[in-house]
Amino acid sequence: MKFAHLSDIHLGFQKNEPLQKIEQQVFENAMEKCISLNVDFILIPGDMFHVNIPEMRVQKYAFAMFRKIHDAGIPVYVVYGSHDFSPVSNSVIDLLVETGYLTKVTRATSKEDGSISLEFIVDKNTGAKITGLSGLKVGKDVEWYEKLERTSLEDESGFKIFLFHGGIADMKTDSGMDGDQMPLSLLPKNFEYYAGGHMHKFNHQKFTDYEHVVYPGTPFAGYHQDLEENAKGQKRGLVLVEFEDKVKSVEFIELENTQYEIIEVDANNRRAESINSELVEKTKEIDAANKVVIIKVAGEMISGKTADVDISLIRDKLNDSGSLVVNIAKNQLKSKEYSITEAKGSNKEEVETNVIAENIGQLRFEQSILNGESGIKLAKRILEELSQGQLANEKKNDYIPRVRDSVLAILGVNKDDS
Ligand SMILES: [Mn+2]
Repeated sequence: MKFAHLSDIHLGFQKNEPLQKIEQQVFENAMEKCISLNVDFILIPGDMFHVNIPEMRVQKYAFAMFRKIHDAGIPVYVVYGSHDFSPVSNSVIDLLVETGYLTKVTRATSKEDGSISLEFIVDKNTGAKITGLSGLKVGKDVEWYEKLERTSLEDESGFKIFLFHGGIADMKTDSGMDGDQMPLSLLPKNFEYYAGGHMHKFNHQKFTDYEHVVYPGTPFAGYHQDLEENAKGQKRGLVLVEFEDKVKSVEFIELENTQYEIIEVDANNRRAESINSELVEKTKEIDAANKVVIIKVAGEMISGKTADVDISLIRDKLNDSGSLVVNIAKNQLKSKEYSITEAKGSNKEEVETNVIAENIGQLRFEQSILNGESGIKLAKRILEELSQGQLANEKKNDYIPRVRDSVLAILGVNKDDS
């Protein structure tokens, strides 16, 4: 008997078309792989979708694929992840559960004494007993796990699987997202397999009383950093588990997503011109055709504006050479000249004035009204205008143009010229 374990698919994360196509393709390949491997069931412990209600395009292919899995007679067991969950509204997962394509495994009952008891779902074909808890918002996880009635879970006989979504402090990872982790000891003991979600890299470890704790990682990407790691060779895929009354094997099965090139430039103690010319040089060295190109400029420039690092110079060239998409990471780029060491002032108004004054002193505009005292006044008036809230009963479609027009008026720009 065997099952597949996937997580953190983050359907709907990608914002531009070529990456959306890859995201869909990877998901479909993963599901087809489950069919061709002839698995008895599939586990997905969370972050199946990037948001609780993704756009229709995403829902459409997700439903089509889960119908195919359903028609192939393969049950899919899920819990919510942090991204699937919304306290104020439903999730598309609820619809997939209603149609019978997915089965939620959390069958929890709150007892009078405040404890929470969990029921097992028994998989019809294999007899495996499955339960688990969804990922909740920061801090809430621990509360739930502490209330869990553990004895009945731990004493239950048979082949037991526990689904969970969250980081485990005892697991060694190298994924920078080590916040909000809980100790392994919070999970009930004596399950044959702990199917984890939340960590984006494959990880399989064994502990006393916790035989197999496994994260398959994302099959493609759910954070921008994942794409960068893909470009640096991070393998992605799903986990295949063979079992009888115990786990016989846990195997990571790689699924290819796409080809990458990465251009990295260290901006520390450099000026924009030298960074720009390195970007142009490095662009010449790569073959961008049909690849996702990731450009990463990080560090603290010695002078100038970060905006002077001009990716458009090479973006056109990369597009001409057939790159699927150019993904730019400039969020770690800073400039010494523009870093504000400390916001001085005794109140909000003073702090704003000082911050604007400090920055404006480093700029020279052709339009004299933007420089010096008049520039400070102008900036403050615009800031004030922009901080206006939406009026009661005002629609967003009216609010945005209203604020925009009044800002343009302050700048003395005729909106018909813009
Ligand atoms: Mn995730």
